[in-house]
Amino acid sequence: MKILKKKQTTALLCVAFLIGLASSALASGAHEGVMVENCRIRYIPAKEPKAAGYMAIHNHGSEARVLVSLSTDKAEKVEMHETLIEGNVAKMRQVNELAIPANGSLEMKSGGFHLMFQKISPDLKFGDSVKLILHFKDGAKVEAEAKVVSIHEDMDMRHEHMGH
Ligand SMILES: [Cu+2]
Repeated sequence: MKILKKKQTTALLCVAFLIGLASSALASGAHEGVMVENCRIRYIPAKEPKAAGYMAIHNHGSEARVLVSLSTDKAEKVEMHETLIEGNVAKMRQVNELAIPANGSLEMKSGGFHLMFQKISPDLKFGDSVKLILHFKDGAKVEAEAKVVSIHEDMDMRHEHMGH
């Protein structure tokens, strides 16, 4: 397989994820070559009914793919945000499109591109899985499972992720 030549660990994780997703991804007509990894919602048990989300999207295809929206039945809406530093102040800006380059990937993370779940379901608990649908500009839909994590768990996951 071509992808195994690249970053082997990443490729293996993607393959493992794809196997898990196979039935639903095929059913939703997912385009080949887009894989979602390390998808999580950072839940803050507070009064604010919003939460940040992160994932890595790998595009193993030969054309760039453009993410235009996400949906879930566990939040009123899912916005795509970018964090910008202006002076000493971090500001967030909503973006309408996120491009994943051909044979490349987009890593969402704190301080960069991220998701913002608005009016997220108050029933969610740590460890829950939330089904997300990624909508691409070409009409393709890709399903992903986002895990609800605490900030501390998210930090641990990021360390593991950076390790490979
Ligand atoms: Cu934001």
